[in-house]
Amino acid sequence: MLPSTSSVVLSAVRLLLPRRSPGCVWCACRGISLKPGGLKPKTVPLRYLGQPSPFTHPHLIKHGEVTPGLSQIEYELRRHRLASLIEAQTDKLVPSASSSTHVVLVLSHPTRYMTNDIPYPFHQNQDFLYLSGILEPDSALVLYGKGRPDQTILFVPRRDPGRELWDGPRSGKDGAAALTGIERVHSTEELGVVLKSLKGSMLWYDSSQPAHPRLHQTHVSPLLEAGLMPRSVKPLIHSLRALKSSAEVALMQEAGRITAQASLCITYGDVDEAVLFAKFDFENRIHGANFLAYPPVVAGGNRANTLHYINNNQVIKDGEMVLLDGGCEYFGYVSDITRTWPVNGKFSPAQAELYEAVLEVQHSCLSLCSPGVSLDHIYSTMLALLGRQLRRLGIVMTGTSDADLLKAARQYCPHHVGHYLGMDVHDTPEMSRSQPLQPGMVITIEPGLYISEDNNQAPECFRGLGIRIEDDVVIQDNGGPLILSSGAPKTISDVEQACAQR
Ligand SMILES: [Mn+2]
Repeated sequence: MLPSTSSVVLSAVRLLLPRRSPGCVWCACRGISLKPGGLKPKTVPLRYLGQPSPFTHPHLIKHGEVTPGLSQIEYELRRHRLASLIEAQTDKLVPSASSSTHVVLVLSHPTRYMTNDIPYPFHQNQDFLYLSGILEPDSALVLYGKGRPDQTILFVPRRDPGRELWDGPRSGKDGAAALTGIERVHSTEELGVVLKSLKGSMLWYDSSQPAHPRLHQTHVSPLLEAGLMPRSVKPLIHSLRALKSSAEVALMQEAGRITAQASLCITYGDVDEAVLFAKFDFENRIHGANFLAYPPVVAGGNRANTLHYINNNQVIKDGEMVLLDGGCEYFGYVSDITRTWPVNGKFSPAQAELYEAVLEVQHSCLSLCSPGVSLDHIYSTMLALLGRQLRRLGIVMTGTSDADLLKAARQYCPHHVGHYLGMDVHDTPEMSRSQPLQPGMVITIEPGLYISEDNNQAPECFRGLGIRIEDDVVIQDNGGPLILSSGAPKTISDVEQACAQR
C-alpha cells in the first residue's frame, strides 16, 4: 500500500530537520535528556535560555533555527566552509603543515559597563555570532581537527542561580547544545584546559585585539607565552561573511524595509533634530527592528556638512534641508539609509538643483552594481561624475582640467562611494574595496555633495547645503541589483508627495 501524502510529506520534513538528539530544544525545554539508556527527566527543566529560543519565542524562531531566520544547518555550513578555507590555505601556503592539527578560536564579547553595575546593552562579537548563533557574553568557539578543523566545541557560561537572579537566565551547556545542535559544549572556565590539551597545533586566532580581554588573559595568553604563534582567522571569516545566503538577504531585506518606511518628512515650521531622531527610532522599533544600528545623523542645514554629526540637538529652520543617515538592526543584520529632504516638504530651486545632481550620480553608480565591478571602481566613476556636476552647477569654473575636477570632487565629497553591509554597518572591514563584487555581496551606494556655509567659492545659493543619498544594494547574478531601501522616497516628486501625506 502506498503511504498517504501526509506521511510522505512528514518523512521528507523529518529528513530536512536537523538531528534532534541531544540538540533538540523541545526535548531540552521539556526537561528531557536523550542519553543512552532512554529518556531521563532533568532536575532543572530548561524552560528559559540565555537568548530567544523556539520554545520561549515561537513567534520569532522556528523549530530548527538558532536565531530568527537562520537554521542550525546554516550555522553548521558556515563552520564547514571556514574549515575548508583553512584547509585550502594551509595546503597553499604551508604544505608541510597540511596534516597538522588546526585549532580555530573565536571569543565572544564581554559585557561592557557604562558605570558601576550598569551594563551597556550587550552586543555580540559578530564573527563569533556568525559561527555559533550564541548571543551570550563570556562564551567561545573552538574548531579543531587534523588537516581540517571540522570538530566543534562551544564554551558558554555555566548556569548560576545567584547571577541569573540579576541578569536573567543563562542557556548553560544543555540549553546551548539544544539550541545550536552542537554536541560538545563546555563551561567557559574549561577553555584553557581544553586549549592546552590541543597543544602543538596550528592556532588560528586574532591576538592583537582580543574580542574578550579577560578570557584572552586567563585562557589564551599562557599558550602564546609558551611560544605559540597564532595566524589571523578574521580575514577568512570576513570573506565568508561578505557573501550573503538567501536567508541572510531575507533578514537584510526586512531591515531595509523597516528603515525605508521610517524615512520621514515633516512639513511644518521649525523642528528640533531631536524630534526627528525620536520619531525615526520609534518608527524603526515599532515596525520590528531590535534597535538602531548606530547613532543616526540627523543634521539640519549647514550641520549636514559635518559628516559624523550625531549631536542631533539643534533646531532645523523652515526652509532648510535635513540629512538623516540611519539604520536598524534586525536579528543580527543591519540597514544603512540616507535621505536628504526639505524640512517643510518643498524643495527651493537651488536645493532641487543640487539634489538632482547628486541623484543623477547616484543612479549612475547604482547601474554599475554588478558582479566583477569593484567598490573602488564605482568610487572613481562617482568622482568623475561629481566633478562634471560641479562644473555644470558653476561650483567649479568651466575650463577646469579633468585632474582638477577630480580634486574638486574629492573636496566636495570627502568619503568613499560606499562600503560592505551585513551584520555590521561597516561590514567585513578585512575585505578590500578593490576586489570584484560577487553575487550575494551587499554594499551601500552613497554619493554626496557638501557645500559649507563658509565656502566663498561656490555660488551663494548652494552654501550651507549638504546632500547625501544612500541605498543598500544586493549584488545579483542577473536582473540587476536588488535595492533593499527602495521603499524610501527618493525622487523630488516622490519626496514632496511623501511629505505632503505625513
Ligand atoms: Mn553608509
